[in-house]
Amino acid sequence: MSPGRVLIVAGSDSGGGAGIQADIKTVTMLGGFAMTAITAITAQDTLGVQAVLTVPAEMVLKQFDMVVADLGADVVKIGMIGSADTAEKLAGRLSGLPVVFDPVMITSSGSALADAATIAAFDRLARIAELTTPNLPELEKLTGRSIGTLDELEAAAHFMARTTGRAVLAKGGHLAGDPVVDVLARPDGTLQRWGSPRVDTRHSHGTGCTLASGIACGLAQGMALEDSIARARDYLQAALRAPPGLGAGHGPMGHALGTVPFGHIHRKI
Ligand code: PXL
Repeated sequence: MSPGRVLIVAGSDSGGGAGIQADIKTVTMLGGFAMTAITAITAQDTLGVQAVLTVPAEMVLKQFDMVVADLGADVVKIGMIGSADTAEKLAGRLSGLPVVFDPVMITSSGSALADAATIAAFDRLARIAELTTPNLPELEKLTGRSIGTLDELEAAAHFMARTTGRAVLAKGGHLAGDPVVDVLARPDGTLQRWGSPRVDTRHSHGTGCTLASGIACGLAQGMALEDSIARARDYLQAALRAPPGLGAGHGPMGHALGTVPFGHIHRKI
């Protein structure tokens, strides 16, 4: 049986807290097998991004094609996509592969990771993906709505699920208050909510990457979408509570979890 092969299409974060590095750590910790097609290299630390080198679309696709042809992939996780060209060309390759799409636009330190043309191509990926996982500002941008309350977050998620015909997990971390609520909206109009205690920390770099990779890993291991979301949120909580305490800015989480146990490793067999 496959351990759950996750092909991660995303950018490198030299600081190790987000991007490809967070993705690999997450998939590995959850028992999956991580493979990568790197779309961009960022030079960054916990204070911000100083330079980005975009990998040409042909090279991204070459990585993607070789991995799929030989090792195979159960799920594709898409993070920072690098360019509109890569987004368009990748979209043409995804048929038959379940996709978890994290529509990355800016870092927690405020640096742009997608230009306007790239963001314009996100709609196509969201219509292909099994699940898209926008945070509040990303959902505002994708739907053209302004969101200030949980009701508005749910309405926008519902709207996006209807217009794309695919499931949307809207993340409520940018709203004020405790608990933090995430909402899964499906195109059939159903909504599911998860709440978890807000963790008061500056070490929250890479939360979006970690959640999306965790969900992708669960799906790759044969778990249902709801169970994959629940386990990934649980893992994220544990990682948020175990930061190594590095850097002067938005520091990394503790993907290796330190000594903090976490609960629900439920895997379908
Ligand atoms: O969290 C979004 C993200 C995605 N990809 C890369 C990043 C970040 C945030 O810093 O650096 C490469």
